Amino acid sequence: MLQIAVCGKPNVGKSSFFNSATASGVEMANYPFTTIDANKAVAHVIKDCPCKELGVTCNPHNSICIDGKRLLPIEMIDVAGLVPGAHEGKGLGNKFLDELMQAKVFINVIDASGSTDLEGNPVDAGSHDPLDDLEFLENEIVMWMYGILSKNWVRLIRKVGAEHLDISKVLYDQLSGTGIAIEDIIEAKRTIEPDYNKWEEEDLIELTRNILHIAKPMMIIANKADLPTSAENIKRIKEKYPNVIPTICPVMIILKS
Ligand SMILES: Nc1nc2c(ncn2[C@@H]2O[C@H](COP(=O)(O)OP(=O)(O)OP(=O)(O)O)[C@@H](O)[C@H]2O)c(=O)[nH]1
Ligand SMILES: [Mg+2]
Repeated sequence: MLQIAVCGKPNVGKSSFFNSATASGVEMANYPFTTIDANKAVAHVIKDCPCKELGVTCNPHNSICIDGKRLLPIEMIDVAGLVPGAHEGKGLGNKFLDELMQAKVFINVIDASGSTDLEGNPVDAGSHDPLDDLEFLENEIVMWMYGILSKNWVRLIRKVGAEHLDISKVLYDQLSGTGIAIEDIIEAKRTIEPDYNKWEEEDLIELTRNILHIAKPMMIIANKADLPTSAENIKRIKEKYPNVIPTICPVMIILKS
């Protein structure tokens, strides 16, 4: 099943979004690192089903069709919050980045109200700029992937030269386990220096960033849109990221008898 990961810094409402999208009841609270182990559940993407246009009755095996609307199942993963320096082990570190990379698409949740700092601690609403959260998250994932890609680099490049190996295949093998296709690596290489012998650290980081952009599309969710400080922030975020989607996650009330 296609996987979508809900990611972002701590305390932005990732689990709240996950609960709303999957009708689950995982823990949510106003402090960082409420979620430690990843939560997984099924959500549905609703699309028009071709059965109406074709005038046939459908009997889908892997999804549900209700009155011409097809409910396509996807697996949603809610992971722990990422903080600056996570690729070097800060916060809960990078152990769950492996898990995050299994997803084909990322939903990056940010706190539009600016009421949490970069580590997810509650601060006065409006005192933190949510735009900062967008840039750091991508950098953390890029630097973590770069660490994997550049492992034993000098020895590897010598081997590529000596054994006339295909550099794209070697990069693909280095990144095995991240769910990245070789085609994405070939495409990502197009805009950087063509001679791998001349690659410096910056070239490899740029290559990693290109791979991430191509292989793992990221959707931005501006959560806590109900708070008074959010409207102004969302306007600014939209100027830079026009596809941002404002959200309000209803708090689930569980009635106990
Ligand atoms: N006002 C408002 N509060 C929200 C919204 N979504 C979540 N919250 C609150 O934000 C706090 C954090 O929510 P969580 O869902 O636990 O956040 P998280 O990102 O999963 O946090 P970690 O697991 O600690 O990384 C909780 O107090 C939620 O009730 C929203 O849309 N509006
Ligand atoms: Mg959580």
